[in-house]
Amino acid sequence: MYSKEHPFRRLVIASYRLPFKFTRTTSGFKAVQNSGGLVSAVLSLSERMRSDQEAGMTEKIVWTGIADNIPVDVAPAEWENDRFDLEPVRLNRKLNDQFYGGFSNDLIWPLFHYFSTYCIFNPAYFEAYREANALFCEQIVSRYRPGDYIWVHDYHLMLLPQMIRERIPEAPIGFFLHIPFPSFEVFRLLPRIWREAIVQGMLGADLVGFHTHDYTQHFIKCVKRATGFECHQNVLFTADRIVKADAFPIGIDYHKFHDATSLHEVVAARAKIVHALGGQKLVFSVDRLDYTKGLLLRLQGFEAFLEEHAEWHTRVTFNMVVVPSRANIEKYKKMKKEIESTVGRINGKYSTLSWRPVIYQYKSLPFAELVALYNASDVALITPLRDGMNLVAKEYVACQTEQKGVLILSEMAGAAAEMNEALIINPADHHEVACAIATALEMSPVEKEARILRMQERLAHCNVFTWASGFFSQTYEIIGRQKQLSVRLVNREITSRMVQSYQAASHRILFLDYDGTLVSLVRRPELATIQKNTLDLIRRLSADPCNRVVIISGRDKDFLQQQFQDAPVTLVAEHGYFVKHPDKDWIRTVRADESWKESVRQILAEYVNRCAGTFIEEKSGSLAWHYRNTELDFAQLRLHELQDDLSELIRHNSDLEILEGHKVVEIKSRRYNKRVAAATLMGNRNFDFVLAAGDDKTDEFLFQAMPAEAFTIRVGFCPSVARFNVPNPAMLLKLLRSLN
Ligand code: GDG
Repeated sequence: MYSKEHPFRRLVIASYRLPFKFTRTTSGFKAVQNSGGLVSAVLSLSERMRSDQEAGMTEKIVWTGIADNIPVDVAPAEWENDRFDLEPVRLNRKLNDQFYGGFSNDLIWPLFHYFSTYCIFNPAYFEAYREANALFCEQIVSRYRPGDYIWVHDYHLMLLPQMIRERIPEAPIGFFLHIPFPSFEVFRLLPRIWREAIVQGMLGADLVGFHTHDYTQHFIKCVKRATGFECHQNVLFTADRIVKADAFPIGIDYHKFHDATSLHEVVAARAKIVHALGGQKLVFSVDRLDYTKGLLLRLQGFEAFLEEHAEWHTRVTFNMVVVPSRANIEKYKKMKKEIESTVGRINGKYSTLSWRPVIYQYKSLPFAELVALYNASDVALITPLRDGMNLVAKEYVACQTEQKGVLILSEMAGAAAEMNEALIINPADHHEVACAIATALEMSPVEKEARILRMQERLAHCNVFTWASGFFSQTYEIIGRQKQLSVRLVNREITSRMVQSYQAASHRILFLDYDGTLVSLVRRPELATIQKNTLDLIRRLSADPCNRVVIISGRDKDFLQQQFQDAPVTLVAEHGYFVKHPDKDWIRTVRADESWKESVRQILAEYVNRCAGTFIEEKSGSLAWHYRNTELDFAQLRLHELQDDLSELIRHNSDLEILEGHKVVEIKSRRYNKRVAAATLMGNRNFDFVLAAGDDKTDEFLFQAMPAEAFTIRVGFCPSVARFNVPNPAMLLKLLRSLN
């Protein structure tokens, strides 16, 4: 295990690609490290894990992914190394094209980076995506051992956590998204079934991580909109578990980059660069060829700088390195051509016999050369249009050992949220980019040093190890909370205890809430009528002379009477305002002044207008504002305003209270509630079996009235004073059926 707080014995990683490319050599296969951000991070992490004497992590990291260039007939044993057990996933060409090239890179990549016009929506792609995720799942499940921690990475595998969860419910699973998670307005472009599958797929993990707070909030909002699940302090309450979503900004292996600047080959490479510059300043950038990286806009920004700052002509060079990526895709080929012609145009316009303003290189750099360039550059010009994080920005700062460089960073990169000391620019604003370059070149050494040092301090502290280690410990923290909640989840053992207690009793009382407890919530309250088999069950329970069944609800009396017409049950309507015993008339329990209703009705009517989809329910003793059919965040905003408006009224009428239920707020007299009603019905009679079930905040009053030994059950997976939880009404009905 990696540390005492992370109780896993083996780390199992799943990402689209294995961290190596394989090339055939005379002696077998040579494994060459890929250039992606994730690979850099995990390789550094694995080195640290192995060298950490305290860690006690003896097992190799298992990595599941696609092995590029490896013939199918080559056995994994031939390419295994001492750091990883590589588990290749084999996809046939067509499947891979549709899953990787199609759904992942022609839909999710552009969409999540806000390039929605580049998206291709093809149902066959989605099927391939599902199929490929299922193949990853097979691979992981077949090798799973208790004690493994499964860490799923990125947008190619968003369905995988849930697929694994279905097969191994107890597995610790983390999911990390390396690219932005877009706002709901963009996410909703996905067909409903796809977006629900994606959200549910990610929620199969225990912990879902993103680079920034904004991406996390976008995800939470999409979950709420796609599923209706609630979220409190980044913890999502799904149908049967809690899942945490949070920001884990990825860091770098700071010392690997910082210390590399003194390596012999780096010093040599740097000397060459400095010599070639001949006293000119160097502006540098390196990224994969991709439309998200803002390569053309960067060139245009540099061109604007040349245009606006002639004093810098011949004194500065921009070295733009573009690393080949997805080079066989038409869009990328076209982009490459455009970049090349723009470079040509700028150089054509400004070059002199002895000066070329832009040096463009289309290639991957060896590590030493990359570090040397980071170290020698006066300015790093990093201008993505969208970027999950951007590690290059962090690596550049880490390599600034003399603190004489300036980072210019797009506000659209996740890294901008952490690197305030950079010159933050909008990449589409050429003039702003031009000004930033000039500012950077003219910045005083003192200021440069101060800015770089502050960022270095942060990067040294929040590095790739603290990132991974924070992720692991948060996963186990949420798993701990799940366990606390799950001991409350009604299981076979609790059911049999309940059944025994029921059978041994002769004087029983059962309190059952209605909406969300006996029937599921629906869009309009009048449509939530009772199912025949549920009514039969209630009839059977209430026909037993040892039983007293109480339906206790916020509903009005006519609706309840209609639902339970000939069942010998006690009905409690409007939270206790009315009570009706079997074969008796309704009794009104309180006499309160209701002159307040007119002014409250007016206020609520205003909120119905201001929040489309909400509606007022008028009852004898109360008024309720329902917001179940509207966008939750918006309704909650309005709810706060409404509470402010009502609080004024309540200050002048101490008899009134605001009662919050499930997507409803009710204004009523505080003289009655479910606790008072239940306590009155229990009186001082000695019931030897007491059960109370309910699903929302108003039922917490009911639970409070119950004796300690009562079987109190909250329907839904959320914290409650009840002793037990069941996930949904169907499970409660199943439990009630098992009683008789
Ligand atoms: C994804 C997200 C997020 C690049 N060129 C060379 C080279 N690199 C290395 C860099 C850096 C990595 O590749 C690039 O990382 P980025 O973060 O910039 O971008 P993506 O690959 O798109 O990564 C991104 C990241 O995941 C991590 O979560 O930050 O937003 O898109 O480490 O050093 N390395 C060498 N030669 C090169 O020419 N040796």
